[in-house]
Amino acid sequence: MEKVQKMARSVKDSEKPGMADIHRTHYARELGEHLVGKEVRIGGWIEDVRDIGKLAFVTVRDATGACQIIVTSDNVQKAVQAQRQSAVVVAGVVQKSKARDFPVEVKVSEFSILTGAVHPLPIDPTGRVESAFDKRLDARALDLRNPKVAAIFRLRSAGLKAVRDLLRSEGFIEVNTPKIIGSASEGGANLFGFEYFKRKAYLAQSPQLYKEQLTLGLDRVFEIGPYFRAENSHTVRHLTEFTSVDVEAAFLDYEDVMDLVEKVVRTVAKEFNENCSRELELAGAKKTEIGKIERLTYEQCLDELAKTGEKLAFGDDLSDAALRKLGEAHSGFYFITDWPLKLKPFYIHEKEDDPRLSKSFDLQHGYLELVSGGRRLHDPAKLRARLAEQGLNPEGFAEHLKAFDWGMPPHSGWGLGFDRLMMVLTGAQNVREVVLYPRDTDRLTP
Ligand code: AMO
Repeated sequence: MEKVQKMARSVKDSEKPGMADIHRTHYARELGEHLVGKEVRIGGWIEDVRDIGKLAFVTVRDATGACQIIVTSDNVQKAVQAQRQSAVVVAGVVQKSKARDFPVEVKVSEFSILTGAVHPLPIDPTGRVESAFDKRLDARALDLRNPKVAAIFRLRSAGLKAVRDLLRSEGFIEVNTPKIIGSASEGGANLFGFEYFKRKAYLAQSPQLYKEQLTLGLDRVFEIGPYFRAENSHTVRHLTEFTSVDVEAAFLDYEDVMDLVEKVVRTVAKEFNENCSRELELAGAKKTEIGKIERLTYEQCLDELAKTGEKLAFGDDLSDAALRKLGEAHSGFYFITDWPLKLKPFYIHEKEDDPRLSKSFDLQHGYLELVSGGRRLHDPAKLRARLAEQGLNPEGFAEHLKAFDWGMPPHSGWGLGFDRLMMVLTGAQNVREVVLYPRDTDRLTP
């Protein structure tokens, strides 16, 4: 905001006929009694117009909030005829207001409509008339004029910064790995393939192989980026393009990186609680208090489930129904650790004292999986053997495997679905609420 004020020219310089100065001196939220008698210039959009004859009260909103302006003489007709949501700059003197919602108002001398809005608009961005979610997504840019919606993305931005700051303070460096790749990183069928100069290429499902290789030279890395999965899932938690926070660290074991996940989640929640209470309130979200995060083993989960009548055998994956049952008993965050090795990807390390089990974990929130991670195999011979065991061709991973012959350190890491974490911390029921332009099986626009 400071920058905006510095950039703004003085109000007096600005008035060339027909050429409105687009700079502002203040944001709406900065107006207050300390500015009474001063000239200000606000840029925003028209939210409401109340015509009372010789004057009109106009509510102008900008990205920070709303303010009341009073227009008189020729400007009354301009304001009354203007379409709601048109972009304007207004300039005038601040005075005390009798209005219930505004301590001060701007008595306007300049009222310039910069860009008109159509009528009717596809949605009501004030949120007074609720629009269907699909319609909101179709008009997402306009939807963001709704302070409740904008608050979610301000929180998201604050959350990303908190994650970056924390990881950097823990010695991680941020990296960017390719999203166009020549072969599958994780195996499995959910890859998007496309033609790439007469060859076959794919969109990255995860930075898994790259981040592991990078521990060899960079020790601790993290990446925040988009990943792509051709999942034919129609749920409130799956997208075909999602944002993940991935970390990988040399010389750490899986418990160490679980501690780090915990720190990350606590740090984001703390950032929201302490520095974003206005955004939380606007978004209609509560503060998230995180108590002790339990660490249940997979086998403890099976025992718990058996008691509720959900009988699963060792080696069975935890179905959606099973996770929902666990989620009822453990409503907040909890880890599920030590999964059967065969349920985890080829790169996961076995437990030395029980090779049926793996050094792996998921972080859950209720039924929702937020993170998976673990200790990785660093021994190339073991890794080759595991690929073959899982029916994958080690030849297809030759590029990756060669790095393991260059002194690969033991390493551990995880991938955190950032969109899902945002769902939990904002109370959103659908992951699409916290993603600007969600991509799923049906949606490819806007
Ligand atoms: P995984 O496949 O479990 O692990 O993905 C990690 C986390 O990413 C999120 N996620 C998704 N979010 C929205 N839509 C999707 N389609 C989707 N798929 C996954 C989830 C999930 O927990 N390479 C490993 C991570 C690691 O071991 O480091 C991996 O990708 O929150």
